[in-house]
Amino acid sequence: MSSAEIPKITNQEIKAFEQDGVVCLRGLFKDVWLERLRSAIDWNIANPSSMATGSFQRGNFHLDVFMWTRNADFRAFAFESPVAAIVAQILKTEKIHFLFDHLLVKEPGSIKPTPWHNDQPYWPVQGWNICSLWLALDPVTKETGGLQYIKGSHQWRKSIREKNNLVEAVADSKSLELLSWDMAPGDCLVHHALTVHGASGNASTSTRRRALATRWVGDDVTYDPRPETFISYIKKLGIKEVNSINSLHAGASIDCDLFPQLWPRT
Ligand SMILES: O=C(O)CCC(=O)C(=O)O
Repeated sequence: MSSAEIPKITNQEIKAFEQDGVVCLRGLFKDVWLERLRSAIDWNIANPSSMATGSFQRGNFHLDVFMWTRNADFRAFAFESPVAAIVAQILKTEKIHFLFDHLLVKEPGSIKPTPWHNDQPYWPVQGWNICSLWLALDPVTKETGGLQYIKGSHQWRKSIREKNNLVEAVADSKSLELLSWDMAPGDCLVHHALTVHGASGNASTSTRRRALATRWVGDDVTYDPRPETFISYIKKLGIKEVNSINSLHAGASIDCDLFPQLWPRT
């Protein structure tokens, strides 16, 4: 990818991410990436990992993780598309490591909501420069399960594991403002790992809601293999890159084959 192909994120967009904990970026991914990912999603639905068919199984809300280790198109998206360069600009860090990819397909009529939560409690890392880029592959509205965010909630610096209602999630917060966006395929949301978010099910009878979230960490992030994070089940996925985490030390860098540095490109 030449530097001319790297989308420029504006100061205003970076400021929105910093203040609100989330920003919606429009049209940064070319159709060729969207097409490639849609085919990869078809492949994944036909060839799910043991996670997708096991503890993640949620009716016709199809979830899977670490697809990049098993599929060349998911891998190419993380390693070759502008995604890492976009995240590096938003987090304003020198280096970006890839934590994992996460497929989230809400088929029409998938009634399961995404409970209110933030992400950091589930991940084996500590630090501030941690975010996700959630890429829409279909038109997204609140009706089809568009994400909603509590504006500025990353600044609470609180871990919030899944809660079914908002009141429970924010019991001690006096006032809150929700942010959400209608999105076109190719638009993306970048949210901080402490921003509280949730979504309804997909109430449409015809429109799918396919999304790919990629998870990223920057310079200040260290390894923190708490048992309540995905570190407890990752070994069951049977992917060869997992062995590399044996060389990591709590409180030190997360650089290893499972969490590769993808920016700057090496
Ligand atoms: O796509 C969804 O419904 C949930 C996404 C989410 O929670 C996330 O990407 O962190």
